[in-house]
Amino acid sequence: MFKKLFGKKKKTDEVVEAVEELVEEVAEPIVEEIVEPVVEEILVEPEVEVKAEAKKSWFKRLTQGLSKSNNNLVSGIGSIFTKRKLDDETLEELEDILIQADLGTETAIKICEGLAKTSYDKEIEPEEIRQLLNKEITEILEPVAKPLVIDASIKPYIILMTGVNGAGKTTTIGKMAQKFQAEGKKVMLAAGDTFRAAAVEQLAIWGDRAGVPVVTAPAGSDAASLAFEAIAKAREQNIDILLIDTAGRLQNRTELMDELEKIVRVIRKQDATAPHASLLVLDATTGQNAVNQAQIFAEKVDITGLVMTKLDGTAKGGILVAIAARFGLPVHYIGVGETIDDLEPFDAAEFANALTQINLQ
Ligand SMILES: Nc1nc2c(ncn2[C@@H]2O[C@H](COP(=O)(O)OP(=O)(O)O)[C@@H](O)[C@H]2O)c(=O)[nH]1
Ligand SMILES: [Mg+2]
Repeated sequence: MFKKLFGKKKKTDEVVEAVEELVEEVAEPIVEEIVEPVVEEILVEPEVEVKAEAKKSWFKRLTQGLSKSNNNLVSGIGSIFTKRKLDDETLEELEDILIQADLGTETAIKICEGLAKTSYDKEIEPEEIRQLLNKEITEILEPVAKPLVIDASIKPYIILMTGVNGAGKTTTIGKMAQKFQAEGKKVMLAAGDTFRAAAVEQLAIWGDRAGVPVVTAPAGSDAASLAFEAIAKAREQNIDILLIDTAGRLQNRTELMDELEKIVRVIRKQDATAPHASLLVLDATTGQNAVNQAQIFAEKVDITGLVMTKLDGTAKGGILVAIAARFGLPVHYIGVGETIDDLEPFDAAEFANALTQINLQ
């Protein structure tokens, strides 16, 4: 009876094929133009700002960002289930809407299957579907919503940041540095994207903003050597957390992966247990590409967790659900803007609420 529903599983194979195409199809390095060496006047809102206000503002940005998905999901569900029964036809329409909202084929099928089990042949309200969807999404996201825990007994705690150009690595490093610094940790950054001078300069600016030291080398230097040196410096300066930036040229996948593997090999000469965390930064606006990137990086690097950026400006936030369902990697943070405070710990229920427009403040 649900042949049509399950006939779509092949889509996952297409994803694997799309991985190959990625080699050509790359996020262009958007970073060159943004380096403005005047940083003094950046933000610094009065710190008295009530926490609830801050929370509301990022949640609002997340919700607004996802609003196009919301429109797909919420109005789409509304239009299907007005005075109609849950049958093969409506199930298939629902499945299409879930796939369009980037939740992933597996997730879409799972949700429809669940619904069919409990409510097949019954009239069902859009609101009810939305609640069920919210519950399913929360259940998928909850196991991966894990904070990044820094083991204070390891010094320096070394975090390797990976991801393709433009994903938001450097920006996220700046934001994380600020967070750790605010928690009283001594932080250092290593400008391991030695490929372009602008990338080194960009990290230096983020270091200034966060008020943390940055270890740099001239453009064209060996990234692994720089990382090695940075660890030595971090030890000398009694640093708690060292964040290492990396290059993300996907134009040549083999080269990129070789370079990452070399960095890991070389930093292990300093500390055999390093890196203590290897985070993959993914840009939500790239949708399906983010799934492909997760696949490529997870194959080559021991990715311990994810950060998903640009959720403030995308209709494709549902991709986080697809990635969670597919890889089960911990999601530590989400990026909801370009400034230093726009990084939030990932919360499954809040994300599901924003996506399905339920319980919005
Ligand atoms: N709107 C938005 N923009 C972001 C976010 N994170 C990063 N960006 C922007 O994405 C672009 C690329 O970021 P960058 O950190 O240079 O990426 P990298 O190449 O991976 O280091 C920059 O213009 C950032 O300002 C985010 O959470 N929201
Ligand atoms: Mg960068």
